Amino acid sequence: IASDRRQELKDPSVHGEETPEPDSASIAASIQYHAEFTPLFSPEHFDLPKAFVATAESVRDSLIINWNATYKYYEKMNVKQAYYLSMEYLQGRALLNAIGNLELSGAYADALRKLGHELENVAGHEPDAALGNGGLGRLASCFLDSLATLNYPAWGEEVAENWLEMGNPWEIVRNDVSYSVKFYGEVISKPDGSKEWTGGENITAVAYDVPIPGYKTKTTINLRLWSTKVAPNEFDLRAYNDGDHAKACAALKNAEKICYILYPGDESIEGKILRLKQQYTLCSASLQDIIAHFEKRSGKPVNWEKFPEKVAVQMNDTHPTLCIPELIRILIDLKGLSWKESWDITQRTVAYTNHTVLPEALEKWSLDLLQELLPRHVEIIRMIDEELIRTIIAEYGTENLNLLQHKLKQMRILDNIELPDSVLELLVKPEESSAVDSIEEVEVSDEETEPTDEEQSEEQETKAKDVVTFEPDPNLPKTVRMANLCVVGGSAVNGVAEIHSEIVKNEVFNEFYKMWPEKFQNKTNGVTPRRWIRFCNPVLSEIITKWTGTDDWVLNTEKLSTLAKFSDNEDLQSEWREAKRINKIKVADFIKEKTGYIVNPDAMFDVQVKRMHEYKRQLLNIMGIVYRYKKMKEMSPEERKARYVPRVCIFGGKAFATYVQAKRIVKFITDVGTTVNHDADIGDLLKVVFVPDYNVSVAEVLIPGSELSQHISTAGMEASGTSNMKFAMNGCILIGTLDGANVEIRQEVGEDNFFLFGAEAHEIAGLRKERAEGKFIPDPRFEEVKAFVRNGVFGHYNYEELMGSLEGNEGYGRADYFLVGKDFPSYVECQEKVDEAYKDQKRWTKMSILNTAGSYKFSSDRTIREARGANYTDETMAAEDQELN
Ligand code: HBZ
Repeated sequence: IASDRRQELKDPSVHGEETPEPDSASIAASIQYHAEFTPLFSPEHFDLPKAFVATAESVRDSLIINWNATYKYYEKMNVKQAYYLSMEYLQGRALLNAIGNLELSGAYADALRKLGHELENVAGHEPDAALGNGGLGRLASCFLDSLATLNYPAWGEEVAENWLEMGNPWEIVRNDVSYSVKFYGEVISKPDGSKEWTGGENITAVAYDVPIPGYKTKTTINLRLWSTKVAPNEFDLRAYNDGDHAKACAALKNAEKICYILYPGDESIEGKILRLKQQYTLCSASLQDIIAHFEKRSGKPVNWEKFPEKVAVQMNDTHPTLCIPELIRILIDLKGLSWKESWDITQRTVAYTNHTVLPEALEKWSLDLLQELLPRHVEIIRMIDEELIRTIIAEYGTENLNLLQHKLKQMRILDNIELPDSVLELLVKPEESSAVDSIEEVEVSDEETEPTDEEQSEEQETKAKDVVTFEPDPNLPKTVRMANLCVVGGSAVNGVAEIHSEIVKNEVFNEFYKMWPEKFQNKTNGVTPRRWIRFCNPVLSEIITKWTGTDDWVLNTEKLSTLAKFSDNEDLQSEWREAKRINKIKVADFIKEKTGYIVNPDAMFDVQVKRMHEYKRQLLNIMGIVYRYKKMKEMSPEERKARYVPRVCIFGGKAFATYVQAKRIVKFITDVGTTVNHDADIGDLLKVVFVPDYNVSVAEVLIPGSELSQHISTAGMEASGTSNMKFAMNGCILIGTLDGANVEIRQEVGEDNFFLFGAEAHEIAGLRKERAEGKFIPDPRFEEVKAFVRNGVFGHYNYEELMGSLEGNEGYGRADYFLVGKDFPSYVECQEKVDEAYKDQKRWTKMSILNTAGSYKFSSDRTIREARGANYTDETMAAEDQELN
């Protein structure tokens, strides 16, 4: 939608909904009305939980007006619509965000005060909407905020999790919007050559809509959650009447359990099936919905060619990959399009964002499982795979079978699965026998040039490999590689930070990149400056507005850069320090409430909050802390005081349910805390705190009150990181490796204002090899720390598994795969520089100001602006204009 038209939407008169701005009196009346008519609570008391629900419902009324107007307008303009398909949205709390975006915070605070409550306390009663795990889910939520703020016609879709005990005042159940979703069954070929997927198990997906307001605009977009319930005809009435109630209710439970838990543990086959059902429910319900909407808008006869001009589907990682075969299935089986037409439309509609390079995190599904659950989709995936094989053959020919074998191994969607017969025929040269077997015996011709000695010995070793075979290995599983399907089925593939996008092109999907370089893009992540500065850090926001002269920075973060020229100004510096202190006191209060530990707000607050994962190296952080503690113990009190600045080391984050090693690390951190925090020699010089139940709301408290934050992943492994951006925005200085978005943050805030350490991404493979060959000699300081831990200083728990995993001891883990030992010395030395810098508060404050000033690039508004689809060119826009005129 053209930017001038997006602008129009800000003006309520455009859609004829000129409602007066509510004042505190009308707001109070509306809250009272909802308090009276919400049947959830007893009528006697207007207590905090009730005040929250009533307030939220009153805000929702305003949102619904804008939300209806927004879609009426989009409908009228017949705009191209973007759908962000994501299994996760980590929304956090909505109340303060909504009234902040509506610019009604003051009016609501006044209204509630009249009713006897403080807005902050009421808002504190909202549970977090935590429909996600980590960065990927939170990114989706930041994007919704930016899409609404920038007035883009967008729509988010996901499978709901039943996370609320008391109903959710933000969602609107849409019983009129529901679709049937099928599993299992069989595919029947009909006489006319078409296919029908019949039988199986049916469930119903029902839409729950959550309005998402933009900032300082009337635009309010939609997050559509899908809930599951039993399909009308599946309830077994006969069994019920026969008294077999368990059997009768089985279908009911089966349908509803899809939404019980967002991320079922998927070690068991049941867990895997449930996860796949969730993914398919999202894809099927969303695609049916998108197509119904398109058909309604396009009139009869439907011009399917136009579909990619009106619809863009963005897949948040591979979790919604099934939307590719699902779109094709609907177009072929239900709308009567040809394979060619359907494949072409799908490729032009769908695009894929990759969030990880860890091979174990690239989703693969067992072919057998998919075949059982979604037989028609497997047929379609086979067709896509065949199409891809033909493209590869067209590109590389059949002359060099060794090369072809390599390409197919890397790129095929189906892994370890026989080639289709029609393709095998292409590989047999006419002069050879027609027996397919012969292909297996083809010896690859020698290189044209004479091989060197080294090459010759390598050749000897790989002699066996020279026998080209396209037969599957019976000992290996047959799988479907979802990421490959995304790359093939989508019009674009993007990474989430510059370094990550380079790794995507040059390593993870290198073969695809060589074939289709134009598909690959970078879209560096961003975070919404509304939630992540303006609303979570009001004291700092006020200072920024004062010194930049306007509050325009909330929409145009480039304005933050004007702070740089005042970074030495003493007035700004003292206001800046005061704001940080206020936020640190809030953190200290929070720590006391949640853990009982009392921490000194004048100490440096050093924070690492993120998912618990070995590659993020919380273990490096805590080993560094243990080293610091040991050194402190060895010193005299005077020496200790002179050498170190007091620190509070704060951790937070969740581990996946079955990730044992991550949980060991949590236990280790809390055990270190127990010892250190009670050590009278140490006092305020060092405290170690693990904050429980980390979530969006906890982050909103911790980030404004942090001074140093840790982003210390093994280089090349963190795709981007997004909390690094939030910390920098809030004037927190980063210690980190050259990884993910750290690289770009350091570039923007300046090398002097970032604590860099550690090996670089291009060195990692070599370093791992060195370790494996036993050539790595660990730093004595690292050895010292491990021995100290093993001595039982932190209790009786056996840390052998943890310490062993950092050594060349395969039995206990991965022989320090994440290179904690390698980076330890440079990390410890870098932390010493941090202490030195902190002692000079003027210097530190300047660094802090320059971090906020340099963070302007990391607004999710920038990411969204960059993401205008390749199909949506200026020409498309001009055509749209013409159609309108
Ligand atoms: O996505 C994260 C990356 O680790 C982080 O570097 C990046 O900044 C962020 C946004 O692009 N990835 C995740 O959060 N991934 C998941 O949460 C996840 C969820 C389910 C999976 C696999 C990964 O099956």
